[in-house]
Amino acid sequence: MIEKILEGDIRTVSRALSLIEEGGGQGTRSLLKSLYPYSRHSLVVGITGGTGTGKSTLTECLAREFLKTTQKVGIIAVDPTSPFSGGAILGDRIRMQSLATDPNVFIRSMATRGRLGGLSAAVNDALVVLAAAGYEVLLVETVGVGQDEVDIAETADVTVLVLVPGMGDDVQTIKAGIMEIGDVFVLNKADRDGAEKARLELDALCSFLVPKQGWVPPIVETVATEGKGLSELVSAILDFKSAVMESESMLKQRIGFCRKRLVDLLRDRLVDEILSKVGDRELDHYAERVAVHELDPYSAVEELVKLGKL
Ligand SMILES: Nc1nc2c(ncn2[C@@H]2O[C@H](COP(=O)(O)OP(=O)(O)OP(=O)(O)O)[C@@H](O)[C@H]2O)c(=O)[nH]1
Ligand SMILES: [Mg+2]
Repeated sequence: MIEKILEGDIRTVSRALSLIEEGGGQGTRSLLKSLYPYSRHSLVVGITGGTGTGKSTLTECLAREFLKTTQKVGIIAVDPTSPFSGGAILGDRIRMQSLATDPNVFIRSMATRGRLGGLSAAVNDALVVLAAAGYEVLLVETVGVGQDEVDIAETADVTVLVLVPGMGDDVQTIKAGIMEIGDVFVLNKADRDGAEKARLELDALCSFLVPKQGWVPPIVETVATEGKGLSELVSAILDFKSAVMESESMLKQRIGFCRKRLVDLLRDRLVDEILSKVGDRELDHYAERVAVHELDPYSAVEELVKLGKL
């Protein structure tokens, strides 16, 4: 599998992503270990924002725009709400038909399927596989609502936050502190009424943001359905890359992120190990005892840890 992935074999890449989604275990882990050194050079762009803001349409155009200067572009659409993957539900949501037959584009939707470590861990691993397979630009579409999106924004080198005119939703997005994750703002559906007003509001909001390493997020107006504003968007992304990504403070941020990731993986690994040794029945037994106040949860955990180490 390693060789095939490094050669860019699409079917093997696809199989690896399925293994990752299912949690994979030891086999998947060793595959990822081997691929990691080859996965350094891709640019990961996160595209997030409220539902229906045009993220998929924009992602499609963005892929096309990047293909003018890069060989291969990978796209991952993340659906934190759906337990299905690659099925009809996601198929409907990702309207990227014009790319479906392009051999230089790999499109995949991902869901968790209850995997330990959650969606962001699976996306992280998927990005390693795609980067090793030679996809130089990786676009990750997420719906900006919860922790998963914030985690994925941390994974991305550049995060594009998509907003649209006249959506009450934007106010909520802004309230939730989501604005902070945007490195580049897109005001999509700029063809709509109220675009000018939204632009002014956004300008005002941006003036309150604390610049990240001297970077003030630019606002790019787009009409994704007409492919307008896309070259400006690519320029903004590349500007961020050269101004901020390659700076020393970005490395520090990256180290901080990797540290967090290691702690997450460690936690998953230990929980996994302990639970596999303890077994379901024993766990139920402890839960019962805690439920009837025969045992407190802290002592129960201490005993479970002991059992898990046996
Ligand atoms: N007028 C206008 N409509 C747009 C524009 N961009 C996207 N749309 C439309 O907005 C609708 C939603 O677009 P999607 O690309 O599916 O939006 P999304 O953010 O990916 O949606 P979810 O993944 O379901 O959250 C579609 O009907 C698009 O055709 C635009 O720039 N102008
Ligand atoms: Mg979408």
